[in-house]
Amino acid sequence: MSLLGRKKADLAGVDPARVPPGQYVTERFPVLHAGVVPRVDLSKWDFRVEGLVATRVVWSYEDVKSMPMTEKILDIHCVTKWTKLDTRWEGVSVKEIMSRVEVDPSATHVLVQAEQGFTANIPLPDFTHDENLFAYRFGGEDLAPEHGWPLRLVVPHLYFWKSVKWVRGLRFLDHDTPGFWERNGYHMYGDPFREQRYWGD
Ligand SMILES: Nc1nc2c(c(=O)[nH]1)N[C@H]1C(S)=C(S)[C@@H](COP(=O)(O)O)O[C@H]1N2
Ligand SMILES: [Mo]
Repeated sequence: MSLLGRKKADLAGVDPARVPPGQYVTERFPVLHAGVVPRVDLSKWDFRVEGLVATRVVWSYEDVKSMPMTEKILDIHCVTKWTKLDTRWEGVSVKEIMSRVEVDPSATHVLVQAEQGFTANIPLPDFTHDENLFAYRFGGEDLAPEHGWPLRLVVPHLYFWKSVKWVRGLRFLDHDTPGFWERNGYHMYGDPFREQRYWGD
């Protein structure tokens, strides 16, 4: 499986080193999530930053859209074994968001929070990678509702379940704690190149 995936990628002229072990490359964009696609009312939408921060922050959707926009071309890797190369996202970089938040030095992790109580845990140094962004556009168009509109996080160096759709906020913590999929058997960290899919991997 992993060899085939990498071999096919190689034949297609893609550097096989970009395809993590056990993954195959797809052109499609599968939709995966727990529950149903939430109906989001932008007039009631907010983005809250809480936990270990000097001041809690509440942004409206307009506030987020008024922040400088960035574009990133990224490879994404889903734990269900598909990899999609060169995906194009537009939105606000995590660096930009972090420049507007005063996080306490004791913070080590962030619990990303979404509609319907969905969460994902990410260590702070991973959350602040340069390529990470909160995206509202994909492939030159507004993000589709099933892919996380109005806002989703993209953290490409970890399995895609960490890339929280319908994101609504951040909680900074001084310890790690499992999010939704992590409580349900997925790995606490989730590095695709080390095949950290499930507990014990
Ligand atoms: N809010 C929310 N975000 C989520 C999930 C979810 O269940 N709820 N599932 C994750 C998983 S397991 C994957 S693989 C990706 C899938 O994103 P896609 O549907 O855009 O491909 O979203 C992630 N983000
Ligand atoms: Mo996933």
